[in-house]
Amino acid sequence: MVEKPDEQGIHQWLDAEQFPEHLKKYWFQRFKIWQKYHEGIWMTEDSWFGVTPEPIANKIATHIAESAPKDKTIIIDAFAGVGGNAIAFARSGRWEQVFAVEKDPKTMKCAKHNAEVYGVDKKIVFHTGDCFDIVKRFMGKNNIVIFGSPPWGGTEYNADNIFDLSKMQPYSLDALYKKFSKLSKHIVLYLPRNSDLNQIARYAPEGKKVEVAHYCILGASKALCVYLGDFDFEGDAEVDGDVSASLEGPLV
Ligand code: MGP
Repeated sequence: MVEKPDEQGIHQWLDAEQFPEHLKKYWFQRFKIWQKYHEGIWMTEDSWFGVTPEPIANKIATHIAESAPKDKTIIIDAFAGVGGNAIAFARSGRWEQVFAVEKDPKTMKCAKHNAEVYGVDKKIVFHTGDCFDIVKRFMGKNNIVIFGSPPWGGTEYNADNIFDLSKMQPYSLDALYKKFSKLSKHIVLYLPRNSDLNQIARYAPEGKKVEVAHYCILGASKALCVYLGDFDFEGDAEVDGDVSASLEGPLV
């Protein structure tokens, strides 16, 4: 797809010279982030560091598809960004409905376009607005899984050895949990690889465990996912291609 973006702030960077210098490391990762990058992916500057690389997005989509209770038929991607995760959920074919929520209109335009590149734009319901409002809209339904890949407060998340999730900006882990758990107890959060596991363990329901999976590329963890709720993982470690996931638990 060669359609060009016609709005300031939305880009289809096709050569290194036009690419912003301060984001250069992502230029070299572009085909790892989007396997169809050359088919005309649209990006905003900020989305480069927040987007989930495609092999990881696919792996997370597979994990959620396989482990979520079968009666959960709707998945909400609460911070959809330019669409990486929502596209993977739609491609998995597991869900009756995939909702992608993004509050920045330009970022949302990228998500819609990128879903078209991957041929799944008709399989996703896009909602431009605040994810906590959409949570209110679905209140009362009990067939929902919420996935959230929130902002971590910038690229400095790994300045400390252990990332304090109570200081995550603009929403702390606790703020996200409080809002999302009103709608569903099945919540998956994509968080910094150096997140404080003790803070995460506090969200395990009494007598149950919380699963944490590291997602790696070429052996290096890029991020982890916390699975809160009745997700059923059979194995406790697996490796698939260059993405590996080890499931740790119980933590409490
Ligand atoms: P990174 O730390 O920018 O890259 O992000 P890299 O190459 O691992 O770092 P380096 O230490 O090797 O230089 C790693 C991954 O974390 C990205 O691919 C994103 O998926 C994810 N990520 C990074 N940030 C800053 C965010 C964020 O704010 N929100 C979310 N949801 N994901 C992020």
